[in-house]
Amino acid sequence: MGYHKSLLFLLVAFSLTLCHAPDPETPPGLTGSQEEWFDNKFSMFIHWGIYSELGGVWNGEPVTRGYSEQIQAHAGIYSDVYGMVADRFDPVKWDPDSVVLLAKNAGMKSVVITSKHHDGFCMFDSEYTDYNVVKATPYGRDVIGELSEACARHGLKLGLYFSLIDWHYPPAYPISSHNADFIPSRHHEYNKNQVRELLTNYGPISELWFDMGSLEPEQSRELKELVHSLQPDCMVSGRLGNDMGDFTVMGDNEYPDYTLDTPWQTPASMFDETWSYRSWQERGDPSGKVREKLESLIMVVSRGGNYLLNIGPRGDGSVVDFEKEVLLGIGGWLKTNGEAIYGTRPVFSAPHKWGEVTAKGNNLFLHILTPPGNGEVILKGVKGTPTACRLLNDTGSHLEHTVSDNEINISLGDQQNNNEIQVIVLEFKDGYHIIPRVIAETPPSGGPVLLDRHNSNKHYSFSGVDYYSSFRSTVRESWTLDKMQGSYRPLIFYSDAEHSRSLRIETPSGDRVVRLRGGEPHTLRENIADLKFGALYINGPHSSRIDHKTGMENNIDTGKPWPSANGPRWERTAARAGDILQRPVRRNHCWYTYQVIESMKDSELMISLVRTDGVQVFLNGQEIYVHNNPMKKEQVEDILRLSLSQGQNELLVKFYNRFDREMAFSLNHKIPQVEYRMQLEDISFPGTTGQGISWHLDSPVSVHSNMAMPNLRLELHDDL
Ligand code: H79
Repeated sequence: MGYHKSLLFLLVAFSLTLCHAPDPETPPGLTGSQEEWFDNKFSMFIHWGIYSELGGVWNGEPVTRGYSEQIQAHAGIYSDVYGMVADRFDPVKWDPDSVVLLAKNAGMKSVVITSKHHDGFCMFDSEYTDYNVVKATPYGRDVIGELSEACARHGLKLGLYFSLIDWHYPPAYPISSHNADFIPSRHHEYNKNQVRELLTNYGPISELWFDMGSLEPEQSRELKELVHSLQPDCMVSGRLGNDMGDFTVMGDNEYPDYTLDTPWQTPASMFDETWSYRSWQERGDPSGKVREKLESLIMVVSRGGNYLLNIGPRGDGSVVDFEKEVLLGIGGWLKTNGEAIYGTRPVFSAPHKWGEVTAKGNNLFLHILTPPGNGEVILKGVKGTPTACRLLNDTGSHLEHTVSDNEINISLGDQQNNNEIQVIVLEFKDGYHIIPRVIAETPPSGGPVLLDRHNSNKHYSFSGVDYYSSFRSTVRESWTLDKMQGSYRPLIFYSDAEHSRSLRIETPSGDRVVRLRGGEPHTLRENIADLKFGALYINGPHSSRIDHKTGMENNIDTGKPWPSANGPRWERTAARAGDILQRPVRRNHCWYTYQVIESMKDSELMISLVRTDGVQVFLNGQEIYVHNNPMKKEQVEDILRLSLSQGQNELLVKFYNRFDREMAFSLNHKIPQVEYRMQLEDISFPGTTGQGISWHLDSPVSVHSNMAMPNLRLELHDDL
């Protein structure tokens, strides 16, 4: 193309002049109500039901196993006996207005309450069961109805928790140890009927917080569609499973150490041990708890999430003083510092030494969680000149600061206060620029610019079949290409793993959809004779979630499997490439394989991994791939290109099982060592800061779907 095409190595000083007002990242493709949900940041969770009446005590004894809202299961209470607790449920101290006002004074924007927990007892009037607060208790009032009116009176939104399992409804599965049971069809119909009631009788519901169970994809889809047909703005929780949620829910009390591209939430209880009221809970000092939960709120918001903090009122409806004090403590802080929380966007995917950063408009907010000893707060990774620098809670303050190429150095001076979390606000009237973590560029030795998963910025969501098989999924990859200008010829490489799939590529010269088909085959390596494969060792079963570490990943540097002190022993197998190994396994357990591959030189090798469920792959101690089985297929295959180093390479693969009693898996390097090459339309770069390329699946099943395109590679050639 007749375009001037030289590489322009921009000087730092030059890129500084290109600063513009930032566009804090909003997850792409959000509707108005989704964005509003995303901006709420802080909500109240309420666990309240007939279990609250028991307060974690059965037969006069504290029940120490499990959460108190699940006391029926953990104390082994017959369901008819448990049902009799309803006879004395008369919460005369329940005052929905004061609870909603408490949430409001805590700075919370909505209230999410248990409409039905696992015990199956409904806190709303239902046509489909008499096991509900109106028909089965002396109280006789519709708790959800009255709360929805109180929320409307005080301008807060109402969300409803709804357990998908049920320990009371006869056609449902009985109590299990894990709560992730399948939902028989009559139970599913019952759930749908109740969801219809909840979304018809109680005004606007901001979120439907499905929990637990393990649904078939079709069941999740039906529920999601039902919710949206009744209330299009109602956000559906990811715990519905099968990637059908509008927002992702982290594990209970789990905080991700990454930013997500989709709306997400962490649900948190005051104490890890229980959500509902427990009379014998030792609570300690509320001020320590205020600090702990405030830090969690800041951490969640700095990664772009919403924080859902729980209270567990007593059976008589009163709120525990400790919980009230904690909420009001947080609310007090938010009164002066709320600007740094509500409506903000994440900036960095990891904390700084001293704390966290959030952004809104031209402002950056620095939350000082660990005040530096010398009072010097160094903000790295930001380019721009602050036009003001002060404490958020003190409009008149001014903080001394110096600005250099890639950091801003702020002195707290005598303003440092270790008792309260301080927020520094940096205002940039002329905008600022976040220095991208990775900048792809022409290698020093020349040749094309290479884009692949090793140098990409990963954009994540949280994907999964159910509570246990959820994991961090990669939904998009991007590269910053500041140093490029002019027109480039892109060559895309893919393997049999990506074959036939469609990719949407976004470039400075427009978006394009590329179907990965019809590329020119290209041999990666002529043969594998120069590789030496050690014996295949296996070890298992281990209890594990799909992407949780078990400790087996550590110390893989001995060249042979390391001894496992307490766990199962490594077994040397006679398996050859492609042999299927079959092993008994329990749910949520995994088996490991270990193999040493010796290579004469740095080289690439294609391997195939076939198995019945998830897989997590480590090469030389580094996790290089994780993939589950989102559609519950009988067999899944992944093809992975391994970048082997000269010498010994250690390949550790975890084969994860969610549902089966036996698992079958195999590793095979005797597969075509081929990839395909396709030329794409030229891309031209204007040469501006922040320009880049990104790609994601074209029309994925869900926004949470893992790309699972591990071998994609793009070369940008300037030899036009
Ligand atoms: O409502 C709260 C919990 O009751 C519910 N989700 C939050 C919001 C929940 N139900 N099940 N689970 C969470 C996960 C299951 C955990 C269990 Fe266990 C593992 C149940 C039995 C083993 C942990 C350890 C809880 C009890 C013992």
